[in-house]
Amino acid sequence: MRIVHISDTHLGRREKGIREREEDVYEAFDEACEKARKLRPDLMIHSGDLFDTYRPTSYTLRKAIVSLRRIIDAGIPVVAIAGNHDIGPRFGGGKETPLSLLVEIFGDDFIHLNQNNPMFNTGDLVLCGLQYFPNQEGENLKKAIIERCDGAARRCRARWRILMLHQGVKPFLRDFKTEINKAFLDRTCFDYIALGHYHVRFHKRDGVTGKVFAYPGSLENLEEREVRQNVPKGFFVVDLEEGNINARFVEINSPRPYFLIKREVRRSSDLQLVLDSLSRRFKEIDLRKKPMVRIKLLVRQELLHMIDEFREDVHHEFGDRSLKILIEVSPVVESHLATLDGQISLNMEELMAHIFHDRPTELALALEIYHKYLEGKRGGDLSKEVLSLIKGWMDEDKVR
Ligand SMILES: [Mn+2]
Repeated sequence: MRIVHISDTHLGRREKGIREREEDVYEAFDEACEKARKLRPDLMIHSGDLFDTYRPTSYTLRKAIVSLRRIIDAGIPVVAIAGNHDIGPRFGGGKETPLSLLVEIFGDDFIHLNQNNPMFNTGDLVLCGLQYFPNQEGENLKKAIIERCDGAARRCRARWRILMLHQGVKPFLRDFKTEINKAFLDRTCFDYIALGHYHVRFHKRDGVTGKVFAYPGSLENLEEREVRQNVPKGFFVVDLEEGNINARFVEINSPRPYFLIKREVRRSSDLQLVLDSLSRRFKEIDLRKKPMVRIKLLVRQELLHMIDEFREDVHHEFGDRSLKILIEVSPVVESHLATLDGQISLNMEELMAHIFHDRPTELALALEIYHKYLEGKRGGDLSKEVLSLIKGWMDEDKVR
C-alpha cells in the first residue's frame, strides 16, 4: 500500500502583496500533485492548511480544484483535515472550512476528516484525523484522539493505522508552539502519525514502538524560519509493507530561490559586506526563477543617513535580476541592546522575550497574540481572538 503525504500548501498565500508569490504557491502545489500522481499511490493525505484562509477567493478555489483533479481523476482519493488556516467562524455560530466545498465537488473521492467524521476505513488501512485544536483546547484534543480516533481504530481489523493531526508535537519542535506530547501519541495504536502545521520537513521513527512521525512541511517558503533553515520542499511517499513503514521524501523544484540577509550595521563597511554577500549568492546557484531578496538591517542611529544610498545601490545592481527586493531597516534601540549579550536579534519572538523578560505571563500572552497575527488573523477576527485569549488566561487565574 502506498500513500502520498502532503501538508501546509497554503493556497492563496500572497507574500507582501506580490502577485507572483501567490502564483509560486499554486505552482508548487501543482508540481507536487503531478509528481504524486506519477508515483501511483493508493491515497493522498493532506494534513491541513490546504488553503491559506478559510475564505479563499474563487481564483484560489479554481487553482485548488484543477490541481486536485490530477490526483482524483487518476483514481486516487484525497483525505484531508483542516488546519488553523482553513478554519474560521461560521455565520450564525460554529466553525467553517472550505474543505466542505471540496466534498461537495468531488463527492466520495474527497474525504474530510474532523471530530464529527474522524475515520475512513479502506479495509487494509484505517485513517483517523482531526481538525486543528488550539493550545487552550489541549485536553479536548487528547480526549478526541482517545475516544474518537484510537478507540475506533482499534475496533477495526485493518493492517495499517494512520492518524492525521495538524498540531505541534513536543519535543520534536524547537521555538514552536506545541499542543500535544509524543509520549501521549506513543500510547495510541497508530503506525504513522501524519502531521501538519510545522513548515520545515521533519521525520522521525521511534526506536521502541517503530511509529513514524512526519511533517512534510510547506511547499514554498512561507515564513522566515523556513528560509533560514533552507530545507528542501516536497512531500512524503509512504510505502506500507509487511512489518515495515518506509517514508521517502520527494523534493519539488518549483520553489523560488529566496535570499535572506540579516545584518547588524555597526560601521559603513558593513553595508558593502551586504552587497558582497548578495553578489556571491547570485553567482552560487542556477536561477530558474528570479529570486526573492529580503534584507533586514539593524542600523546604528549615526549610520541611518547612509541607507538611502544603499537602497539605490542594491536596486541598481540586483533589481533586474530579482523578483523583488525588500529592505527592512530597524534603528538600534540602545536600551534594548544592553542585555542581549552582543547578540542582535531581529526576531520578533526574541525581542518580546527581551522586553517581557521579567514578566512571564505577559510574555506568554504577547506570544500567543503574535502567533494569531502570524496565522493571518486581522481586524475583527484578531480582536475576537485576543479577547478570547485574555479571557482564557483570566479563567485559568494566571492573571491577577
Ligand atoms: Mn501551516
